[in-house]
Amino acid sequence: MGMKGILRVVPKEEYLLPGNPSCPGCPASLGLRYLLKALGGKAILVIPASCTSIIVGPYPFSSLRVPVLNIAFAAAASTAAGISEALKVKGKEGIQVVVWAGDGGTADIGLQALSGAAERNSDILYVCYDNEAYMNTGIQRSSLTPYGAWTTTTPKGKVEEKKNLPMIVAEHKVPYVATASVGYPIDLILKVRKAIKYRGFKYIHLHAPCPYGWRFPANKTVEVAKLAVKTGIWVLYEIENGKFRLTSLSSSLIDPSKRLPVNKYLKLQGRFKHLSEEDISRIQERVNTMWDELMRLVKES
Ligand SMILES: Cc1ncc(C[n+]2csc(CCOP(=O)(O)OP(=O)(O)O)c2C)c(N)n1
Ligand SMILES: [Mg+2]
Repeated sequence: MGMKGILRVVPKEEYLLPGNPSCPGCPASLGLRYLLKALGGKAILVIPASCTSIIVGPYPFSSLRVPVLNIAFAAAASTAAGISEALKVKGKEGIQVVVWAGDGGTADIGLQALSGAAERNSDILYVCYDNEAYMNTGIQRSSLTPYGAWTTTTPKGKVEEKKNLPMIVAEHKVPYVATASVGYPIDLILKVRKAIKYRGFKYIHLHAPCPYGWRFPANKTVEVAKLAVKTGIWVLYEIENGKFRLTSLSSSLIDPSKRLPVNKYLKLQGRFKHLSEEDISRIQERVNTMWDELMRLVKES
């Protein structure tokens, strides 16, 4: 389906209501909007502690037009798996149970429940919106914060690398794993729609540049998100039943000369402003090596 075709089938309805307390330029609210449009609002959301818990608001209020369960940090995937089973017992079809969780909730404290649900192939869609830190509590580093990034707990820049979570989830041999970006809504919507055709565990890892935590102006969320993809730092792909495929713009970046230098992405963000030339070359080298490894996957599949 072409771009126009997709736009025709994306509901005009909004499922995330205006007047919610998200920050200007918030990537989580962008992603949530697209996700719920892709699902046509036929979803139950399970949300662990995160910025999104605040965006949704305190009971009895909610900025979402779908049922939401705010849940303890470590329990999102197991709770969603339970809801999905309960719906089956009640014979209710056509409602997608979705975990919508941050990088901290996914890659750190919720990883055990995520791994358990993935290994059991629970019938849920798990979406991690990755703003690369614990934003809601004041920009602390997570295992998905990238090398070199300033956070309040890495004042000189993080020394460890970003955990490769989508590949870790893929190793559970679940039917569908994809990466996406808030800068490419059509790609995201297509992936959500494809994911929910599968029974079993589906995982989408959504890159979500955060103006507040990454220190860039609030009107640059989409620009920063697109630059992550165009520099090749964030790669768009999907793994369907074990078969790896580069998607959308990333497939045209196989030729290294098509990729923009990583500095184009880094220099827009205050969280990287302390980086030396050496740090930047190191990040560039890591990206080049990652693409060499990806090429091996492309050839194998
Ligand atoms: C067990 C537990 N520990 C700590 C907290 C405090 N807490 C609430 S939200 C949050 C940050 C979540 O980070 P992330 O999952 O990346 O979501 P984001 O805030 O970035 O949207 C933390 C540490 C909590 N609610 N529960
Ligand atoms: Mg986060």
